[in-house]
Amino acid sequence: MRRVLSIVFLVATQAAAQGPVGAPFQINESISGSVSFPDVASQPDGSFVVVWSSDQDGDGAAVRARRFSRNGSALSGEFGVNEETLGDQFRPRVATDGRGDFVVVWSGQDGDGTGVSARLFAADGTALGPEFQVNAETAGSQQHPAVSRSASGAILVSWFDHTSDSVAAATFDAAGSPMLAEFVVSTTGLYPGTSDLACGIRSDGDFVVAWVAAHEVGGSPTTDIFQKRYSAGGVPLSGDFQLSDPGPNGWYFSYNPDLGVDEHDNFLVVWHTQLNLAWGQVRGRRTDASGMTGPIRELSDASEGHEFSMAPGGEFVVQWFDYFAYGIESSRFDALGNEVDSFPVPEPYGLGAQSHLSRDSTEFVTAHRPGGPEPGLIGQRFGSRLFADGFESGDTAEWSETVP
Ligand SMILES: [Ca+2]
Ligand SMILES: [Ca+2]
Repeated sequence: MRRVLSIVFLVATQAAAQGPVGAPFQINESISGSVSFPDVASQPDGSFVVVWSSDQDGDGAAVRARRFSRNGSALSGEFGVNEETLGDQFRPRVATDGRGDFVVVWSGQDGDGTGVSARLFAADGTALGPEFQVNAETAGSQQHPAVSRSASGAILVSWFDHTSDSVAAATFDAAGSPMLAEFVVSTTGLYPGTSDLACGIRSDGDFVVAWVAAHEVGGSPTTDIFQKRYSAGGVPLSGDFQLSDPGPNGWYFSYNPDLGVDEHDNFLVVWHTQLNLAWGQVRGRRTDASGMTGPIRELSDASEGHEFSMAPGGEFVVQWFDYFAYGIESSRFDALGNEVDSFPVPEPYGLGAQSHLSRDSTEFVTAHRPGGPEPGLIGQRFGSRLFADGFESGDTAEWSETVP
């Protein structure tokens, strides 16, 4: 009996230990040229797709993708996403629906400066038709798209139009047919070079766009995070709503918004607020399904930069560079923003892109560029370091596909 109790205690102790799971794995197959802008989206069965840009289509940058199982083994080779190869196709973003079908958006070419393109893929990576142009207004520069997809497949794309200094958006159905034609979300405080925005679409089709804008507080210029909500039909449900705290006389600068929508139609915007010349905090603010926005939550102490991802249940993971620990910290939070656990991310895993692998939010994967001269993307899973298989075999490198 004592032996049984000690085993139970061992399980409870080790189950709480979070850290790297399994070995790092190579994401890209082509290793010539630079690799940048990775993004990751998980599929319902725990597999995931990684997108990035690299010089692989013979003319500047190209958008590439590859699928992996939840244990990090490749389910496909690296494949090309863009069909138009002229010039640069870069900064891709990917989003999945409830079947695992995914959409990739990127900054590409529309005949007059940059434009925003998209292409749909089935869950197994089969292209569902040709790429299509997202932006209708093509004059000058449209770029830096964000994308979100509902469980039923509806697609929201938002981007910056740097010619008119506005945030634009459009929606598409699961087949990629236009629903809401391009419209202007905001022109408040947009300035040349603005590049931070995020968007989210709910199961009922209502959606939200969040962006960084410059304005003056107390006579001093600063930047803050704004959000605007819409019904599925495109009717505004709010004005330009300021989420971040500008601090005394605009002393705080906020930027780099991320956004997650859970299966209950709540959404959370997470961003970085610079508090002084050295460091800041990761902060977040949740809006519930009825449209009520809660208070600002401080998610990190002294930090710089962040990555964020949310599971369907609303739990989320944030990573940041911690100034006091002088390394990357990773924290998991419940749906209400309470920290569940936290661990230091060992070298060499820097900030990159991350996505939950499991619907119970216990594991996630990162894609990052290692330091040094080696080009490429390295993936690493993180989560509990005790597994169903590991308990029986003592091999914590094993992962159960059937009993996670
Ligand atoms: Ca190209
Ligand atoms: Ca253009």
